[in-house]
Amino acid sequence: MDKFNKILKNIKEVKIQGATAIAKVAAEALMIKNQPQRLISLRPTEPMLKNIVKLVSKDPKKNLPKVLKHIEDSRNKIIKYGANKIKNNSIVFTHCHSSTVTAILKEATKKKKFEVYNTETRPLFQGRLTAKELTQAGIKVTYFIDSGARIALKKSDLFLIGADSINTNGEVINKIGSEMFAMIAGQYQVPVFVCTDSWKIDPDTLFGIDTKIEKRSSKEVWPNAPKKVKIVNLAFEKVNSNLITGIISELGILSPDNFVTEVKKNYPWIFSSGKRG
Ligand code: RUB
Repeated sequence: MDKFNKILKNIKEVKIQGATAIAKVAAEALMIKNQPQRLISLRPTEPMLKNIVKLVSKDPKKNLPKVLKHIEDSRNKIIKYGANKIKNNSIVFTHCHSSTVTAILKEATKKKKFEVYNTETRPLFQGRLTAKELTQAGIKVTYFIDSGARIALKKSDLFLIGADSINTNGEVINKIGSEMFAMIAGQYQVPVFVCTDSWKIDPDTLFGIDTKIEKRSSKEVWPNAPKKVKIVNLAFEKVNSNLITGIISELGILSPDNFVTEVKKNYPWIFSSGKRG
């Protein structure tokens, strides 16, 4: 298998996971073969991949360095703003594996003492990546099965999640379970912050086209299930904007509505590539 096809396979099989990593690797892959459509179709709920691939494919040599610089500069700002939200001696809850969230936590641990409660994230167990990465960084982690999330949230002070996609009405799409946990967080007055690069906005949603929620193989859930059992394996779900306290991005910490306004103002090119018709 050539290098380009290996990258496609690794993205499709979630060996490379998380919206930012996928977008970055896809942008770099365009330097090997400029075939944007093949990359865009791999993970349908990933507009950062779509936005960046569209931009880089126009002129890979010129645009790739610009994109990589944006990702790095944004990340540096987000970790600073996010770390400020973490209080000493607090408990931070997180779900799945978001490189943005783990980067914030690793930054915060330089100055503050806190603990992390995280979910295992069935069926692909991305929570194990989070738990490993954070313990290696010296952070105390307590790992819960997904259905233990209410108990974990009840004791938490802050809920940080990543994002795969943001709609222009301020809804966020992230790993399945995210809205359920945000609702529980709301019940216990635990603030919910979405930590994300603003280039995850989906411009097509401005023109009435909903972001597709990726359905994955039932084999990930139950490999040898009885044939008559129907298995639903949705990889992501929408989080209603009224459950979100704020979105932490390179543009600052903003309400979902203000976030969308700022993204439109700062990056009009994203919307000019949206599907209008
Ligand atoms: C990962 C996931 C992450 C976001 C954000 O899902 O839902 O929260 O992608 O990640 P999957 P990041 O494992 O199915 O890709 O902050 O790294 O962009």
